[in-house]
Amino acid sequence: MKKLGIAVLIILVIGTLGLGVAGITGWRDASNAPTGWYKTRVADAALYPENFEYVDYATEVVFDYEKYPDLVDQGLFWCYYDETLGEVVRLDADSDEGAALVDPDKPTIINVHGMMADGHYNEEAYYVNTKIGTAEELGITEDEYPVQMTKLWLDAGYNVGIYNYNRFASETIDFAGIEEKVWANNGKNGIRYRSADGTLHHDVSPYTVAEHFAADYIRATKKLPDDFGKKEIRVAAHSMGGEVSAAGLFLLTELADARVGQIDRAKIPSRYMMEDTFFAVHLKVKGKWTYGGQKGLICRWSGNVIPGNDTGVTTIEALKDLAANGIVMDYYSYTASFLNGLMTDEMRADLVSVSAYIIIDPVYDSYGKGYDLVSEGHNGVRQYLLCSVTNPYDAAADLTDEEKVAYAAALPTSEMAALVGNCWQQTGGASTVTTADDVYIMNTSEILGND
Ligand SMILES: [Ca+2]
Repeated sequence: MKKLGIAVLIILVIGTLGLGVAGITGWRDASNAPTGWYKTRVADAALYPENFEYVDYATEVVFDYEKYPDLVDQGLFWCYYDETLGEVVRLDADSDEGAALVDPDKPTIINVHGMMADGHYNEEAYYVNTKIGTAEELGITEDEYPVQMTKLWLDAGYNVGIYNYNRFASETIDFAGIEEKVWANNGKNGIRYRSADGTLHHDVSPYTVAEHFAADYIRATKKLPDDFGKKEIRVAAHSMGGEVSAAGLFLLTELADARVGQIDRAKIPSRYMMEDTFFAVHLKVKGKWTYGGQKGLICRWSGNVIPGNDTGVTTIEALKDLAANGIVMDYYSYTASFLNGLMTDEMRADLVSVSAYIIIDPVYDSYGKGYDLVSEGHNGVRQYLLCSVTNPYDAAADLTDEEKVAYAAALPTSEMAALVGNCWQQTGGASTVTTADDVYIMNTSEILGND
């Protein structure tokens, strides 16, 4: 990788991120009271506003739908499976019909998509790639195939949400032009989005994509019964969605603090699952790591230059904050991942310290349907994680940590929490999507010892 020029490298990253387009293919506080929880601030001070001074997200951080009507398809949606249509349908989390889909007696997962060059006219549909897996593996019938991963989670007894920011993620191949919108409104593109016909709309909000995530989330919970949050809430993010989610979840912990009181601690997610997520571009040249993103971004809510003047470092800082405040994180990538290779050694060590760091081996070409690891592995990580819910964990089984980690998303959060701080490498069962045949070894020292 050292031999590659930065331009070549960036093209590779873009190609990898762009695959998201082509591939359709209790840690609860004892008290539920809004004044009951005080968070721990351990991240770089630049992320935090003084005196916990925040705008009221639910009322202030809104889009002007009269001026920008196509933004109605952005934000948080709740899902159900329409048997007649044979597909997952999404309803606005702000609507009564959408809110009615959420059962507080069920756990909840919210999916966040990645970079989407065609995001101005396409939404991520979360299909299981038809080149991989079998109906039998996924516990469905042949006529249910292809299947949306959302349905697998609905079938497993979850409320399922989808967070869309695809119109903002449509910046052709310019990843840095998307990540700026997560943290700042002073980047080269500003907070702009693209309509289906390609028209760009500039400065559509003074607030960032992550702030809209937090605002949408809070508004959604206000529509739900008071006991929403008694069951676990998770966020799962792919690729660029990792920056959006890290920042969005960071904001939710801030806004749940008693000194802010905009949401109850019990109603914010307690598990964050990362699917080959993006930590900006860093290239090691002559022994020195160089950052390939934008500089000078001002964190919108704190007013400070982002930590390290580096979006990847800032993302890691946000994750440190989440870990310190009881959010359990599991990270999934694969050996040849370009995105993983673009983290500095220090960032990787920090990521390991706050997550269960799991390197899978998504070699699904054995199905003989034309799957290609190089071009599809980045999406393969998402398939692996979201499909893992179909192999239920037996809490009564007396398993080793290596056996537990193979359950991935099906591993209860209390169990995953015990695995944080270590690395695992898949060594068996790699050719099948099902996790039922997977074998792992712990290899923390090897991962952290690597250059
Ligand atoms: Ca397998």
